[in-house]
Amino acid sequence: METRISSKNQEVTIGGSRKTVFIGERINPTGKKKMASALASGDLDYVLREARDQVEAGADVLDVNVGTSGVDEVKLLPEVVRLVQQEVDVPLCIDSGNPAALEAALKVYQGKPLVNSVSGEERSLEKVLPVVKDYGAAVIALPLDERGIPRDVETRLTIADKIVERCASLGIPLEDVVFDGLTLSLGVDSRAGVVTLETIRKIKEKYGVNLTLGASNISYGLPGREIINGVFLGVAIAAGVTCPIVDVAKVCASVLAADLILGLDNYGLRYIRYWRRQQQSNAQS
Ligand code: THG
Repeated sequence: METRISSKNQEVTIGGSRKTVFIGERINPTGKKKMASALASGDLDYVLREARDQVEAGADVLDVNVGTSGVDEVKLLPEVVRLVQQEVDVPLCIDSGNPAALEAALKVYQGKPLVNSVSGEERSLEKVLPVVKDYGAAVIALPLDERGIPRDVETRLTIADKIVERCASLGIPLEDVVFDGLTLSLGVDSRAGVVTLETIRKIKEKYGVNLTLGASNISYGLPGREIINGVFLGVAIAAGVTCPIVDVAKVCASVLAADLILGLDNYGLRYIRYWRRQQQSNAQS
């Protein structure tokens, strides 16, 4: 199944045995003091530099999340979306738990974005899906509900069924629904990895949809985070993830290697181009 999203001038197609699409995670104040204070003080130059750097590093799509204390998301999210769209020509993934902020951002967005996200919570289904439909956006669906993130695969699938039904009843096409495998930390639960991988396989098998993942959560609280994140992404891509949300510069090599191994990178062109560029920039420094 193919999901098409767009910016002003560019379309990005996710899925259909294409190379993994990178969604850059760095415009997000969570765990990043500098980004949080830049957003709270309105220093948007810092945010735009982060946008350029991620696209330079290979991001195909940028996640934009401005939620932090002291910020009015309904005002700031559309402002940042507008400025980021002026700065870089990649589609955006508009990330907020506030439906009014999502709608305000969709109003100014040029093209077809991803909305991040809807969940199985009644409040979210009621508020987010009509807006997604009205603006013709694609949406990331989280298989969690009022009870939180299920620890087991079965409950996640039951919630996924409910979200798919609700999208269908509103006329949102299945190809515009991108599921999230939802990752808990291995530091808390050593089965977190297998539960996520099984969720991904089952949702893909049943619906054939595209899947995303915020992969860095898996290693929270553990040493050697980069190696865990890189290997997890490889196995998650093998299981069906097509557009992970990642720190592109950090995980790029692992993802390109996974695509090469899985036959998604014809003649290894992207893999080889990456290493040639690394060599060139090493030679210059
Ligand atoms: N699914 C969906 N959307 C998501 C997530 C998800 N959006 C937010 C998040 N998870 C993905 N984005 C981030 C953004 C920042 C960080 C992690 C995930 C982050 N990472 C370092 C840490 O974990 O300590 C901070 C260190 C740094 O790089 O500066 O802050 O799962 N649909």
